[in-house]
Amino acid sequence: MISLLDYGAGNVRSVINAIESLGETVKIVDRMEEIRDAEKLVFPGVGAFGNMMRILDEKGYVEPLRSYLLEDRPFLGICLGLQALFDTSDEAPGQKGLGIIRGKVVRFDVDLAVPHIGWNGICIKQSSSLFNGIRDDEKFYFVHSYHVVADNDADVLTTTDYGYPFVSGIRRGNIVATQFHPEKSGGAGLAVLKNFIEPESTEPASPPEKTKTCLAKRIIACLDVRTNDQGDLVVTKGDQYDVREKGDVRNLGKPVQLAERYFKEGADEITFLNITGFRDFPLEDMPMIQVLRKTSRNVFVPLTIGGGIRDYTDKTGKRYTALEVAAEYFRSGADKISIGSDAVLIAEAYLKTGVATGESAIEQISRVYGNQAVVISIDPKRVYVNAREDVKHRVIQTELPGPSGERYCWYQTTIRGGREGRDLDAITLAEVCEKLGAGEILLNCIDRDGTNSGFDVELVKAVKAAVSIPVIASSGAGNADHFLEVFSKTDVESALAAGIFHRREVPIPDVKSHLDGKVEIRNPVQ
Ligand code: 1PR
Repeated sequence: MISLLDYGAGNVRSVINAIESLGETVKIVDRMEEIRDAEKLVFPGVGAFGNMMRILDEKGYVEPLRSYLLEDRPFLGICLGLQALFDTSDEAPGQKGLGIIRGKVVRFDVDLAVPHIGWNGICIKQSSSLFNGIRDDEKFYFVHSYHVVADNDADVLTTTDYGYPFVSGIRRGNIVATQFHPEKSGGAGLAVLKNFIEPESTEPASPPEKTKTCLAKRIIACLDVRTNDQGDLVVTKGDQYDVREKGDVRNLGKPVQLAERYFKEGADEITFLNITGFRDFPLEDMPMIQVLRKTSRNVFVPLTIGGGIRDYTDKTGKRYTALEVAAEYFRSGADKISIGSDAVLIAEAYLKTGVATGESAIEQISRVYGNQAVVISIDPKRVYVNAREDVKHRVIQTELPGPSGERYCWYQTTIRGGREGRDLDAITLAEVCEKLGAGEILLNCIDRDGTNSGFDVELVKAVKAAVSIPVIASSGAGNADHFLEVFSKTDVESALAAGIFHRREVPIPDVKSHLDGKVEIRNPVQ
């Protein structure tokens, strides 16, 4: 039996699902005595350091937890559960950590996108049974803006490189903790969890010689989901956002089954977009929540969900905040939520007043769950102009002239699934959302969507240059070479496709084998 410390701030569902998939039972700790009685304790921290320590304190967990750790009993900390073991964190000056491992938590100081999101390797610094059976080049899923700095090298279990080497795992006696998420790291992560659950079954592996690791470019499968005219929830696919063919909604499969297929094929991440979410209310739209719950039982890579994340008043007049909608998704197994239409309206309001109210969905959700949990989905359309001065928007010079030979264009943002164009460009939208707390940009392109003509590299370059958070290139992938093109010509961290995967035209393993040796990728063994 594993005791799981849930202080109520995030997606612990995935950790429970991963442990249960290994045949172990999980008991959620909800009284401080249960910490004392635990045989093995897992602490998956999520969100922000200050908030976490405050809640632990309010619940009276700090002292029982410290005693448990000082008695050197079996403990696995994950992400913030690693950072909690340290003395202090720059994320919350003045807020003490558990003070078990000497050292502090600092923000990444790199010339790379922060948060550090994605699959990266580990250099093992001391022998530990935690990594038994793990391939030397295996990668694990990270998502964080802060990392620990240990005073004592003897506490360092692993390091990882992101601009510079940082401590990605610690070990002291029976206490182990990882900055990466084993529960989101596919087969390799499950093996780590199994090694924690049953350490005595194997001899400790001695550390291999590896000295440097590299973040992989992520390949993401996207499932646009909606109810068709027969009332079935289906994965559909648009052609420039038009999902109907001869009047019917295209039906490309069932969401849970398709997601499981992509996990097995090696997708690095899976995104669900409830594409009619702008007109429905997700908390009434229970099928999406069910999809997430079922998927997260068998799919151990990050899951993002978007569609309808905004404040809402239901038929009875009861008001729900976007934060409550997001919370329900996180509880059901989502790692990140994606905001589309509402982000445009939030940015417009911000640009009008210049004031960040702290009340927008972006600000509220990132405050509680961390900015890495907030993705902004942008749905832009190219608008050609003859000269930069023709519009007040951010204009780029294009190598793909418009229908009348125009050499310039801007990217108009849209809301309601591309139905309504707004007086705001995609570059400005991305910048404002980053400022308000977004952690990643999902950059679609209506002109390319479903066309198989390749990513809009000019759009990707322009947005990527404007922000310092990771960007996902989306729309238009028609073959494996399009992935190579977007990774070679831009600094984008990941690329997403839908149609070619759903129709099995170019399976994920083919994309990865085409990129292998040219671009850093994660080669999964499930
Ligand atoms: O506005 O917060 O409710 O969110 C709605 C979400 O649904 C947004 O993220 C928006 O992008 C998405 N959406 C709305 N309508 C459509 C549609 O297609 N009619 N889908 C839609 C957007 C774009 C990508 C697609 C890529 C790759 N889909 O997700 O998967 O373009 O496709 P490809 O590889 O086949 O070219 P809100």
